[in-house]
Amino acid sequence: VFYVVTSNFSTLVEQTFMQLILTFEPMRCLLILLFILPMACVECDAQKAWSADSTTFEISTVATNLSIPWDLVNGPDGRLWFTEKQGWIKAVDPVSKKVDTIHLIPNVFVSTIENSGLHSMCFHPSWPDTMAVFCHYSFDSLASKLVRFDYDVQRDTFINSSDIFASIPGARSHNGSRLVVADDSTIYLALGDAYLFQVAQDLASLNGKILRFNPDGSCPKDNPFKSSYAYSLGHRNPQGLTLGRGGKLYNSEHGTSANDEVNLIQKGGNCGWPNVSGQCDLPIEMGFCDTVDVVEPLVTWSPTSAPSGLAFYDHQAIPEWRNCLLQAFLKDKSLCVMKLNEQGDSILQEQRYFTNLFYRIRDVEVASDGSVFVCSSNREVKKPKSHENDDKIYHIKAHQNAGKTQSVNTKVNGDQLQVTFSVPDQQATITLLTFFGGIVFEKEISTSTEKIELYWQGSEWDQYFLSIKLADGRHLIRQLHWQ
Ligand SMILES: [Ca+2]
Ligand SMILES: [Ca+2]
Repeated sequence: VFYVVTSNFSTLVEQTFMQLILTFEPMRCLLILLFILPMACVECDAQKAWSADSTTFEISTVATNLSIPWDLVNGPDGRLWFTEKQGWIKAVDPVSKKVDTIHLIPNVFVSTIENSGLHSMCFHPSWPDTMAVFCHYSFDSLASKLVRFDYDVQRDTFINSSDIFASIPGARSHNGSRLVVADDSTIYLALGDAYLFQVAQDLASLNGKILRFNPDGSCPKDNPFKSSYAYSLGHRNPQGLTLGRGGKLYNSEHGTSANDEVNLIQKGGNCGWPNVSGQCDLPIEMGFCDTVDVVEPLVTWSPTSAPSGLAFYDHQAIPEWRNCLLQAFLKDKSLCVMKLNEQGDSILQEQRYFTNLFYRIRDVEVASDGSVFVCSSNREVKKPKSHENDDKIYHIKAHQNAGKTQSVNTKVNGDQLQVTFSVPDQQATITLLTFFGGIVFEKEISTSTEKIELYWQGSEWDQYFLSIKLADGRHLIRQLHWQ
C-alpha cells in the first residue's frame, strides 16, 4: 500500500510540475519549487526497503510439558535452572535435554486466575563457597516472601531454608518479580505494588520498589535512603530486571491498559507510579512531575504488550543484537529487541522477533556462549493446537554451517525476496510468515539444491520471517525488516 500511494503521489507531482512548466506560469512554478519539490525530496530521503538479518537462527526445544516456567537462570553448573509457577525448581542440561527436579516448595500459593505462585530466583553471589539460592513466591493470596534455600550438591536438592523477607504484602497478581545479582554482590529484587497502588511511593513499604539487599538479608549501608531496602520507587508490576554495560540496571513493567515501561533505573530514582504512568504528559500528572524529578521510561508500549522477562545482550554470536535489551512479551507473543545507544541511556530502534512462534513468552536468558533461552507461558490461556506440549523452553542459536548443510541465503531488494537454499541430504519445508503468523508462502524442498525466487508486496506495517524446517528436526529462522 505504501509503495502504491507514494509512487502515485510522486507521479502526480511530476505530472503537475511538468504541466505547469509547459503552461508557462512563472508564479505557480515558483510555488511548486518552494513547496512541492521539497516534499518530493523528503520522500526521496525516506526511501525504505526490506532487509534481512545476517544471522540465521537455529531453534531447538530443550524442555517440554512444563507448567508455566517463570524464571530462567544460567546455573553455575552449566545447566539452565528454572522455576515453575506451581513451586518447582528444576534444571535442564541444554545439550542432553535432561531435566532434573531439584525441589518443590511446599507452601506456594497459586491462584487459578491472574498471577501468583513461584516467580523469580537467583544464585548466591558467593557460589560455590556458599551454595544457596534465593526464591520469591506467594505463600498466601495476600502475601509473598523471599526465601534463601541451601543447596546440597551431592543430592542435587535444597536442604535448609531461611526467610529473608518473611511476609511481603501480596495479591493474586502485581507481585512482580525478578531477582538480579549485581557485581558488588548485592541483590536486586523488583516487587509489584500488590494492587495497593500508593505504597509504591511509600519508603516504609517494600511493594512497588526495586529493593537492594545483602545476601545475609541486611540493608546495604550505601543504599540511597537511610535504613531502607528501596533502591528505586514508583513501580507498578515489574517482571523484567537486568544489568547492562557498566552495571546499568534496566527494568520493565506492565502498564494498565497502556504505558508498559522500560526504565533505566537510577539510584534513589522515582519512576512515578501511581501518580505518573509512562511519560509525564497528562495534565493530571503535572502536579507530581513539577515536585518530583520523575525517571521517565526509555520506551512505552500502548496499548500494552505485556512485558515480562528482560535480558541484556552484548555477544558477537548474534551481531544484530549487540548492545540490545531483549524483552519477552506475553500478550504480543514475541521477543522485542531494543538497540541501545553507546551510553545505554536511550533506545535507538526496536524490532520484534519470532512473533507467534513460541506464543506467550515469559522469560529470556542469555547464555555465556551468546545463545539465548526463552520459555513459553501458555498454560495460563487456552493453548492453540500447535502448542499442545507446552510449556516449553527453547534454545535460540546463530546457525553455523556444519557438515553438508549449507547456509540459507536471503537477498532482499525492495519488495523482491530471493532465497537460495542448499541442503544436499535432507528435505525441508520453507515458509514465509507474516508478523501475525499468517503464511505468505510455503514450499516443500526435496532436491539437492534449489533456488527460490519469491515476489511479494511487503507492507511496512507487517514484519516477516522465513521459517525453514529441516527433516532432521532443526528449525531455522531468518528475520526480515522494513528499514
Ligand atoms: Ca513509570
Ligand atoms: Ca503519562
